[in-house]
Amino acid sequence: MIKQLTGFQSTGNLHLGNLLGAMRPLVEAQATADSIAMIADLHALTVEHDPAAVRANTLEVATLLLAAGVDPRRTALIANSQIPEHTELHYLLECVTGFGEAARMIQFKEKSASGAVRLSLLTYPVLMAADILVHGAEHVPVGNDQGQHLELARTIALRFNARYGETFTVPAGIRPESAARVMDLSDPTRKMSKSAPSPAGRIGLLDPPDRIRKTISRAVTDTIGVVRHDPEKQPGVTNLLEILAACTDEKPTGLTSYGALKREVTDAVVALLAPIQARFTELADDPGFVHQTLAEGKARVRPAALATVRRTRAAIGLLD
Ligand code: AQP
Repeated sequence: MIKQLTGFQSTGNLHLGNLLGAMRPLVEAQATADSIAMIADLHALTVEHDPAAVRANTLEVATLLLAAGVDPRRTALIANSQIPEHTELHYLLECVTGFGEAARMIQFKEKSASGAVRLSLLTYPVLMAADILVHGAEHVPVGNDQGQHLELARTIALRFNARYGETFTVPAGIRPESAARVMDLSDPTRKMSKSAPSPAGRIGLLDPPDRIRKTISRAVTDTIGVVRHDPEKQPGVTNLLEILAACTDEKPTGLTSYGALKREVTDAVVALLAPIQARFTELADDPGFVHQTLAEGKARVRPAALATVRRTRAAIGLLD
């Protein structure tokens, strides 16, 4: 079985894009891949944060993944902070990474443009490499904006193997076939994002139906007035059509007005999210189960992670 690792940042505000672009493909892949779902809670520390919010967000993301269908019997659900081999390997990989390589990362450049920058923001792509390499992941589903970081992980693995001997599996970035790219509803030229300053373009996975209705009714369209799939001329309408197709698994037909399209999209999104929200509420009542699932995920992946670190230490010249 192919070993696959899918990562989720632990910032709150998980949205419809995360569900259709990453969570659903992960749930579908459970039957055929040896899957790890990793919450990257260490990444939340690279910027100013409230400790209580970091803890709450990690639990929320874990709970949402389970509510969306991640099956702990098939997929190891883990948080990177709970497995010390991630941070140990991070340091060892920093020792084979150039300062310039890290400083060139587009996300670092964007996020460091304003304010005080923490060193961890610079080195976080190396931690991401450790997150992947420590488990020997062969496939890593990534969106476009993580492509450069995945490339760095591959570069580091290849360099290490060439210099110190075969140590790491070199991961491949994949785009799951079923993944949809969901655009921002208020600016359909940008992807729907957790960190967009305004929530107007985002449908949160825990948004109540009324809020979803309001957000979709205000979605930007155009003045053309014809419901047509045309990403260039009608990006807003196209985004709504794609959301509808992804939610219903059918090609939308027979829609003659933007009002009708928005009503259909609303119904489809509400129907898709209702069972996830219901399951979330049940699970949120039992945080012990979520903690237990994370502990089991850790126990399952740890022997392989320990073996990777042991191999790496020996290859790079450290004593036992
Ligand atoms: N709009 C999207 N459409 C489809 N897939 C998406 N993903 C994110 N946005 C969309 C996918 O969700 C997974 C988890 O993403 P992440 O937690 O690593 O965050 P991200 O990729 O940086 O995107 P976000 O969630 O919008 O956060 P910000 O605002 O920080 O950029 C990934 O597989 C991602 O491709």
